[in-house]
Amino acid sequence: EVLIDDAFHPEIFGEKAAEVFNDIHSIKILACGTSFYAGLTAKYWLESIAKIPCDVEIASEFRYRDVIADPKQLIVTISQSGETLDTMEALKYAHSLGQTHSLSICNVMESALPRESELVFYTRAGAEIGVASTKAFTTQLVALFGLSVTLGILKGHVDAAKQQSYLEQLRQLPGSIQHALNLEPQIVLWAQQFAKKSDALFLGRGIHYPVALEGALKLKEITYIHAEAYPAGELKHGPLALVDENMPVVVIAPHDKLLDKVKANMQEVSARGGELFVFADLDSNFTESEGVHVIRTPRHVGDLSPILHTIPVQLLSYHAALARGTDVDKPRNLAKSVTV
Ligand code: F1P
Repeated sequence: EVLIDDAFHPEIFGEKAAEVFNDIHSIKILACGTSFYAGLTAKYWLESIAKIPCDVEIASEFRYRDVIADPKQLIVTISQSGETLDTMEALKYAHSLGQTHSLSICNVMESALPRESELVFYTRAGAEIGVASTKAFTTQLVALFGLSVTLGILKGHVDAAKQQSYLEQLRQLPGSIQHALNLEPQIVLWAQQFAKKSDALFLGRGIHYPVALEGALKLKEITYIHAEAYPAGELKHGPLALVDENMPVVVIAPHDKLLDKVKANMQEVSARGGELFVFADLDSNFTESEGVHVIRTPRHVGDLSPILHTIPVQLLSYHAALARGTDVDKPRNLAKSVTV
């Protein structure tokens, strides 16, 4: 409660935050893996709430480009471990080009990235037990939502009434997440079917596309099932060729402004015999039918919907991994901090 009341004060990002935020006109987010998907989600919030142009780039590629430096751009790095070498090198590269304004959003206190950054926000999710980042992701999203509203207030795009409504959304989030966690028994039944598959497709649109990416990555990381995520509108540009009765298609379909388009994309899948596993909310208005399975979270929660929908998607991978007998905490070939 205390944290939520302070959620939109610049100081929570560091003593100098107000000064830095007033000096910037755009944002570049650099991160890897799940943290990169948090950045992709944040782009929607930063542009719609704070009206600040935002670019999101995979950190491991950034330093190999001739970047045109912009000192009025805030570099935001996101990392669970705070030690990911590619993200660290990307930040150092930005600094070497004269981009001095930087904020790191990290889970591990006093790690390398915060030490290199001008501003720091610790997500304080507690230690991630497993290699795959899970709770760090949802807390990164909360931090990035807070950043978007804070910047929106400073830049004059969020008035007192809007600020209250964003605060209210945050206050309701823990209750909504508990509802999502309560869906576990239904998710276990889906997971048992996924455990027998060798491939899966994840679809989402708009702000829920990064949730689809996170779902596919988690499935790959802890079950070794091959999974791909696409913005649902991209299906017809290639991935539709993969769809048949053996390909489970997970759709993230809450009641957002793109829902009608998502429903049209789902029909394209059904028409090719694909089996749909839909994560929706009560307001999305789906009914189960032959080849269409639906799990519903409660009412649509607005801007924070990606945070809520991450929970069932991560649980699906977790239970599929348990059913396959893979090690959910220590997946093969992966390291907790990628420092090479
Ligand atoms: C980035 C990351 C994680 C992923 C895995 C490997 O780590 O790609 O998202 O789940 O653990 O590393 P970080 O920079 O967020 O610590």
